[in-house]
Amino acid sequence: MKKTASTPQKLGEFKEFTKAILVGVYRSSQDKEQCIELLDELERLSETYGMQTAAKVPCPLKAASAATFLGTGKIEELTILADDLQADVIIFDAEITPQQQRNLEKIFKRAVIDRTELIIDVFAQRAQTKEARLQVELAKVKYELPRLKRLWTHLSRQVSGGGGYLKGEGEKQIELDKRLLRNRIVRLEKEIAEVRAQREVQRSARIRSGIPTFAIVGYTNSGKSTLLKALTKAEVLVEDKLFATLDTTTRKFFLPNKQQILLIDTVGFIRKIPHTLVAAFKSTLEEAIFTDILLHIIDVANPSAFAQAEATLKVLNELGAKNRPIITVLNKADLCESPIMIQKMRIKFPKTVVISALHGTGFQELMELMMEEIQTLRKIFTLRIPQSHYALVSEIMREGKVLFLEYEENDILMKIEIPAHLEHKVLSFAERSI
Ligand SMILES: Nc1nc2c(ncn2[C@@H]2O[C@H](COP(=O)(O)OP(=O)(O)OP(=O)(O)O)[C@@H](O)[C@H]2O)c(=O)[nH]1
Ligand SMILES: [Mg+2]
Repeated sequence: MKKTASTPQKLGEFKEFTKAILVGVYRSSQDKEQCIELLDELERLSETYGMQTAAKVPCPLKAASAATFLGTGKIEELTILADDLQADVIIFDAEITPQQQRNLEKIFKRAVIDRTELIIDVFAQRAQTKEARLQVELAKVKYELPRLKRLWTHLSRQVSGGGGYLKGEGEKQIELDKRLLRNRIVRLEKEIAEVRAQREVQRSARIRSGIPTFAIVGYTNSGKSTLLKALTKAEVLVEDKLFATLDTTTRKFFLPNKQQILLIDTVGFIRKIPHTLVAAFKSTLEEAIFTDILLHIIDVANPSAFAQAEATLKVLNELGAKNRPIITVLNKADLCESPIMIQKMRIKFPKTVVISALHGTGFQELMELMMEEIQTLRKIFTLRIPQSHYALVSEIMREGKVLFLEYEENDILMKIEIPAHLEHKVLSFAERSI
């Protein structure tokens, strides 16, 4: 059935060939360029979802209107444009409040959504495993809760053939639906917590195994899965689409010095990533991020490479991965036409390597950096510990490797190799570090 302009719908109901007008705002003329770049990214997101872009409209905006976000002039302009182009939906790159969204839908007589909703829907469409689906659903339900009124309005309008709904009925229904959604949130959180508990077990098994672990992190579409695939021949999905990967994949790999490592491919990041999504994907992301070393992949061929790298580091910081050792991997060197970009990146980030994951160049240097970094993970000490400190001795035996051990009268003499993060516990007993 062909949609008519007077029945706005939920994005989830849209099919292919939905025509979208993309609207971005900028506060000052310096921000205009960034606004256009973000609109291009929004276009990629909506294409990934299966929609067609009818127009991209950057709008100057000094102060947002509380009721309608944009001013009347702009709204009129957009209404005419939407009618001319027969657009089905208007997508705002900015975050708009539930109230603004409801008002704009009434004025435009079309569905209005924002970047957050689109990102959540792209995730929902691409989630493959049970865990990813649970996490996306949680984000979606949390996003919808304050917007219930809007959904209900659509429904009642459809049921009653455009004539509005009985007053009071709707309010009651909204309260009921809100309760249902809240219950759903509690249940989803419980299910996710169970999956998280399983992940904890996997993670501590990995830590105990002592195999150095690298997480491949970075902006969406930067080439993370391509790198994992190139190094380990893993069968992972590589696609020129945003958010191809929503689940982590771990693969074993041997460095040239025969050192075995684990490599983990992770979910990509994006600018203005919805907070509810980060929260929902926390367990997946943490599992990947609390590894020994991060390989931060940056697509240097992208003009927004710096902004993308910053967005990635911001989310990493929010997740508490600030002090992890990071190797910065400048990818897609084969497409990069600006040596200045690479130079600037090298200045900004201390440990960098330039590669092409697709063509396999720069891998030797990358692996050398990885081997060097592993060296800093474990440290060797000779200790003299009073025998009464048995808790510390057993911790060392559990987490590290004992290279030499001798009991003296009251002390234990030992030469040990331990993970760097335990260094502070043993330093006061160190005879000399080697
Ligand atoms: N030219 C070129 N293309 C690359 C390179 N690395 C990756 N690509 C392409 O970039 C696109 C995205 O690659 P992926 O490996 O799926 O990117 P990703 O970082 O895993 O993306 P998400 O999973 O969506 O976060 C694919 O079309 C790859 O073929 C490279 O070094 N050179
Ligand atoms: Mg991927």
